[in-house]
Amino acid sequence: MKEQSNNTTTILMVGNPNVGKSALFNRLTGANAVVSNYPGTTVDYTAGTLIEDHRTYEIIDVPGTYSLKPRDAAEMVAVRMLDEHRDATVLVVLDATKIERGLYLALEVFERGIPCIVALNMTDAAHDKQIAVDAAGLQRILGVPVIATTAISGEGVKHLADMIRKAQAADISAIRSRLNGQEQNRRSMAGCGGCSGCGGCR
Ligand SMILES: Nc1nc2c(ncn2[C@@H]2O[C@H](COP(=O)(O)OP(=O)(O)OP(=O)(O)O)[C@@H](O)[C@H]2O)c(=O)[nH]1
Ligand SMILES: [Mg+2]
Repeated sequence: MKEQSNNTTTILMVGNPNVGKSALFNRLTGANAVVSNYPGTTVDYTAGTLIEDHRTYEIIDVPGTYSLKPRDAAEMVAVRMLDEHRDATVLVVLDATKIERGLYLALEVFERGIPCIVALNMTDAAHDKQIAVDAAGLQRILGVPVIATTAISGEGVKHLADMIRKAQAADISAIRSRLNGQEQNRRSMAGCGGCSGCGGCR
C-alpha cells in the first residue's frame, strides 16, 4: 500500500451496483462524508475519512460499475477515478450472493497491479439463501485479503478497517494456476472410485 506525502492513503471502493458499497462506506467513515460532483458529468460521488491505528485513509465511494469498459457516465467516472488515483488502494466490494459477477470486475482491477483488499459483503443474505461464504478459500485463491462483512449490521467492518493496511497487489498468473489446480483436483475426484492415489484421495 502506498502512503501519499501527506500521510494519507486513498482508498477507492469499487464494485458492481447495489453490492453495499455506500452502506460499507458509511460504516467505515461515520458522519464526515462530503458529496461532490465529478467534473464535467452529472455523476456524484462521496468521500470521507477513516482513521485506523494512527493511519489516515481518504475513502472514496466510487460509482458502481460492472466492468472497466464503461457503458454509461457513472461507469466512466469509476474508470477515470482509477486512472487518476494511481497511488490508491482499492477496496473491491463483492456481493456474497453474486460472487462470479463481481469477480469479473475484481480481476479487471487486479490486472492494474494496484494494492487491493476484498470485502465479501451481504454475508447475511448469502446465509439466508444457504450460499456458503468461504472468505478464507477465496483469499487463498486471490492472494489478497478477503474479509466477510454485513454492512447493514456492521459485522466484519472493524476487521475490514484493521486489514486495509494489508492490502496487496494480486498476481493474476498465480490466481490462474491456483484455479487450474483446483479444477484438476475436482476432475480427479469426480472420476475416482477411491484409488487412494489421486489428488482427491491423497
Ligand atoms: N442484507 C444486506 N443488505 C445490504 C448489505 N449492505 C447493503 N445492503 C443493502 O443493499 C442495498 C444497496 O446498498 P448500497 O450501499 O446502496 O449499494 P451500493 O453498492 O452503494 O449501490 P450503488 O451506489 O448503486 O452502486 C441497500 O438497500 C442496502 O441497505 C448487507 O450486508 N446485507
Ligand atoms: Mg452507492
